[in-house]
Amino acid sequence: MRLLLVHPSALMYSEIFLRLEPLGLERVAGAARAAGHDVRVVDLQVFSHDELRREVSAFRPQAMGVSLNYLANIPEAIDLARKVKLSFPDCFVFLGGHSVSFVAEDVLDQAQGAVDAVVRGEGEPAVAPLLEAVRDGGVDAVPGVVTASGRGPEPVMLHSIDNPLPARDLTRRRRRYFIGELDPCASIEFTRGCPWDCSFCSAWTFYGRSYRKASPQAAGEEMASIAEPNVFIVDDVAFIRPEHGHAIAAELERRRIRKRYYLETRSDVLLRNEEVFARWTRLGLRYMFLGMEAIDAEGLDLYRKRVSPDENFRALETARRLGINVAINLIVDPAWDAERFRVVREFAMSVPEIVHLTVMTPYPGTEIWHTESRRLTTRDYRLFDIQHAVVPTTLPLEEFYRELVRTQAVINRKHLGLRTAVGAIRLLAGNLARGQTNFARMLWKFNSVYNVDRQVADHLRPVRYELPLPRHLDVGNRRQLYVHSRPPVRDTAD
Ligand code: B12
Ligand code: SF4
Repeated sequence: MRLLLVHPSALMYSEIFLRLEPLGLERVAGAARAAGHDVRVVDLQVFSHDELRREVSAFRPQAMGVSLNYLANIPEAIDLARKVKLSFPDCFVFLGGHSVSFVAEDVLDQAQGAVDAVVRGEGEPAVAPLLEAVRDGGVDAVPGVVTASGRGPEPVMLHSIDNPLPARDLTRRRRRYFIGELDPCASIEFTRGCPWDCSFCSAWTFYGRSYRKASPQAAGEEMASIAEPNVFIVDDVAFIRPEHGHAIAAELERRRIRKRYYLETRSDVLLRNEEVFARWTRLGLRYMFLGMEAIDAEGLDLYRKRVSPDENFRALETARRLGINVAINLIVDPAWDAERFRVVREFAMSVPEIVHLTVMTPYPGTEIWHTESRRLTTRDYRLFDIQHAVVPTTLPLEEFYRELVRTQAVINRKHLGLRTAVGAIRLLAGNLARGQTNFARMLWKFNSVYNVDRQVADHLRPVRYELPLPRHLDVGNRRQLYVHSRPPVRDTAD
């Protein structure tokens, strides 16, 4: 079957700091291709809608799957489905990915027949049976699939994440994927799932709090096949199990693979497993996201982060000692007043690290979606990108954005300040010499992306598709939040 897989456009944040390869979609493509299908991938982060239209006309797909990891992309995906159905009414259109798994029925309703099915949960085990059922009948009986007639059997989880390999050869314009100065940059997955249960996050609910590891051999082999000199490790929390991190490091050492790496982890994991991070710096680990979330104990308790401010600060010292550049994430509560923003600006200026701000947003699939008592001020999917306020702000909305943008601008100026700029010029020159312009563009784009007028105007756009209203739940039984409810058999990498 001719299958076209599409990744939606980049969101606001990605316009500046990063643009990464659609790894989940590439893995779904890998599974479909292994089952004998003719697969193409179009990533709208790096292709225009016009180019997609031309691809659809030339390829004439019999099925089209759209990746919906981000709620904010849902309107774009529904519109796309409608357009494709107009020209090719027989093309089977399905959606899959993290966010759409939590709102499958609502999105099917909103698409009014333009979307034939939503796949909840992991796409690799579902895609081949789904395409087979599209040809032979029985779509409703495919595990994980939701159609207008209801939910089929529960989604199936991969036993081992070693296979299928992502079909990286199907993503074109790969040189446009980058993160900061790691330009160009590929992505890789060493583990899947997260054993913690932070109240604002849906990573643990999607995978039913399970945690799987790639075998070190498979990880080494995959890394060897990556052409890019830089790699983003997509794991929610890298190196939770130090022996696993060491085993992959040993594989890379044996194969003499040296690249530069960016990863995401928690402060307590870094403190506990310092040695494995130190070993990875020798292999090329350069950057790390630390989700600090709050600078005080009260905020950390609120998000059930299970980390103390002291651990966060010690983790920063450890990272500095290891020579790893850290990007800290802090969650901005819409309840903040001007004084609170001032304190955060002061904090951001007092540390050498890069500080990112994201706005507290209740998402379907998170615990706070069901427990947050403040009502939503908007149900426009496009504003659920953690850069907009979707619950009431204490400050008038415009004032809130003024403070937010001001804080972001102060932080940005700090990063682009003279000292950084001198360092950046060297990197920039190197990248430009290799024809890589993503990082250079990023440096100049800040003001056009982050500005008060744009943020406020985003709230005034006509809304065609709205998020469902949260259902208040007693989340005593957390399993009701899960997409994958049965943990898989433990894999051999233990
Ligand atoms: C790596 C990552 C990123 C990367 C790369 C994103 C990319 N290009 O794909 C970066 C750093 C760029 C990123 C950025 C953001 N991210 Co992010 N990110 C993740 C993370 C940690 C892992 C995703 C991943 O690659 N997993 C590995 C691959 C193999 O799995 P996967 O993509 O989920 O794909 C599987 C399934 O979803 C499904 N599937 C996926 N696509 C399709 C398509 C079809 C047709 C089918 C059938 C199935 C299917 O099958 C795949 C294989 O099993 C997730 C958390 C998580 N654990 O999922 C958050 C997560 C997806 N991100 C999140 C957010 C909020 C963001 C940002 C909006 C944050 C921001 N404002 O700063 C940005 C926006 C990015 C953008 N699109 O512009 C939220 C999503 C919230 C939501 N409900 O919308 C998540 C869930 C994190 C969280 N804490 O809640 N992110
Ligand atoms: S925020 Fe991080 S540690 Fe907390 S549940 Fe999500 S992925 Fe896990």
